[in-house]
Amino acid sequence: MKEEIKSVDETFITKAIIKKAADDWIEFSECDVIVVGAGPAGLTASIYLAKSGLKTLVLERRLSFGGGIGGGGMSLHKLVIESPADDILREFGCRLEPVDDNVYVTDTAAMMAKLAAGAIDAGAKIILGVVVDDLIFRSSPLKIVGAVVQWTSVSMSGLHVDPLPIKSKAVIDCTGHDAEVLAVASRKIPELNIMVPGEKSMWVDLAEKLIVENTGEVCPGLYVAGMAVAALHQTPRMGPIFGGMLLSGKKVAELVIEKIKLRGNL
Ligand code: 48H
Repeated sequence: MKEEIKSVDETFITKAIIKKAADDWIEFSECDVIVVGAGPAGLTASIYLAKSGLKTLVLERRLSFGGGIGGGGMSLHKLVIESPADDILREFGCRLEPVDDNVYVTDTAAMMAKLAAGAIDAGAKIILGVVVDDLIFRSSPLKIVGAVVQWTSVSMSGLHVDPLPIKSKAVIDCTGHDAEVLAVASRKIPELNIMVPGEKSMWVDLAEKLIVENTGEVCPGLYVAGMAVAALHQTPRMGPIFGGMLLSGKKVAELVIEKIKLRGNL
């Protein structure tokens, strides 16, 4: 005999959702790291940040994670990964198919799912459907101390609704091609002298090398990883090869961990 489906009152559902969501927002209104964007760089960074014990909040505009992973190469459901980034995907159980020496192909859906599960299992909190549209800053010394968040639906509606601030020891721009957080910093905190000229045309090997090399701190409290690095440093794009994104995410996590954990605060 089958078990009867449990009866749940309508308002019980409402109360449970509001209460538990509010608990999360209160808990994460002060955190160690805010990762903006749940693409390959943001998810990889949040895996290692959360694994190290840092209170990590990932804020993603869409109602899904993965960023540009899902689009594969021209909407074909495969991506190319070159070594040594294959080790990162293996660590989180993502299947890889070798296609050349140290070059692999993976399914986009598998890569999205495994990276996101890795971040969640490590303890990162991923909140979907929210957009970071500003930063919190302090002067003397000049530093970033948090981010300002709005619902994606509100930002798309064109209504004027004031956003909410969240404080953190570090904010990482993992917003991809448009480097949205850095663009805000450039426009609204001119004393930071940040320029976001945008990426260059394609040159795969150079692009991958420079993305990883230029990943890091932009100013105290503000970091950049992934494709946003190319927008900031005007370096080439690489197309659908994702090793650089993963290595950049891992590198920024290591830098932030070192800064926050080993040297105290920022
Ligand atoms: C909240 C935001 C905001 C915001 C954007 O585009 P992504 O996948 O970025 P990366 O850097 O992790 O990976 C880039 C890669 O996907 C790619 O495009 C490559 C390798 N291209 C090469 C080429 O030649 O074209 O993910 C960024 C995520 C997305 O999910 C956005 O929705 C999200 O960030 N996002 N979330 N607040 N202001 N802006």
